[in-house]
Amino acid sequence: MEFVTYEQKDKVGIITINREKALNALNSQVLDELGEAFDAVDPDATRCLILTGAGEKSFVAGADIGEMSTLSKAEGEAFGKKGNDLFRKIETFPIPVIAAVNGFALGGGCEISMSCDIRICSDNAMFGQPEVGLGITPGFGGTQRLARMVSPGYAKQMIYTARNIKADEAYRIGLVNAVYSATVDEAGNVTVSAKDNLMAAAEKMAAGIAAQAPIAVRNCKKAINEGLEVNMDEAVVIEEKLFGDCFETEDQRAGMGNFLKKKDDPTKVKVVDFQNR
Ligand code: DAK
Repeated sequence: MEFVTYEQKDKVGIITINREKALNALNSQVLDELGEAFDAVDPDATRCLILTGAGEKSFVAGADIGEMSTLSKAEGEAFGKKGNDLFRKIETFPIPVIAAVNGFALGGGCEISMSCDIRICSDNAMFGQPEVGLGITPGFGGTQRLARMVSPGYAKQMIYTARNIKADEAYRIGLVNAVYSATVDEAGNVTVSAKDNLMAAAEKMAAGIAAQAPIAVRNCKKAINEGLEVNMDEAVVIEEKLFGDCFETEDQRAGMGNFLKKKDDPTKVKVVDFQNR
């Protein structure tokens, strides 16, 4: 693939959008390659994914404006469908996806981060939906996901004004869970870049997720996503089914058995090697 790389670190997969010259903007080829990268993930061997952008400056600076500028209505619709299909694939992917946002996350960049389960960012991150300034509406789910994720009033403010917000504001409104800065020594020299600290934190979080019982984690993702779409009466039924689904699995027996063993003898092994069965 030309614009997407995949790296496997134990049970964690890292997908990097690698089109740095165009600030990792999403053209049709990037969207196709991302789809292929997700399709190629082995969800049994891999228990958490990280999605990031190459370089320090930009996660994704949006959909490719050059490519979009010449689209006919039919082509625009096809381009939108390609993006929406990919973003739904990420959102409903069986294992969790963490967006590690380094720099610009604008338009389609903000939208692809919102299709991930969790967002963390470096302190140079900038989020925004600048589409109305380009004469279009957000087209990869921005009007829908942002309004569900932060307050509808804040989403409307960001979308109607096309104003970008910095990392601290994104943190304050709940769009990101954490912000990472560079490590600086006493003389003021940067010893670890913000991007490296961000990636280390993303990998640590992903490894923490990967160490949990995988069937339970998958069912939690499904329960949260599907439950948010329906009323509470239906939501608790979804939860009940997915809860019940964990029983009689080897992982449930191993997890509960480990707890009971630990109670009897605190020196017993505390880390369970969950087998995804
Ligand atoms: N598309 C294409 N190229 C881009 C790009 C983008 N979104 N963003 C940056 N680039 C390219 C620049 O053209 C430049 O290329 P060269 O000139 O060097 O060849 C290179 O990246 C470096 O950019 P700059 O020179 O501009 O770098 P600066 O640091 O000065 O500025 C910036 C960084 C991020 C502030 C600036 O590049 C910028 O404003 N970029 C555009 C950001 C933006 O407006 N993004 C939102 C795009 S709209 C829909 C589906 C999807 C969408 C809409 C509808 N339907 C289904 C209806 C999605 C829309 C969008 O995402």
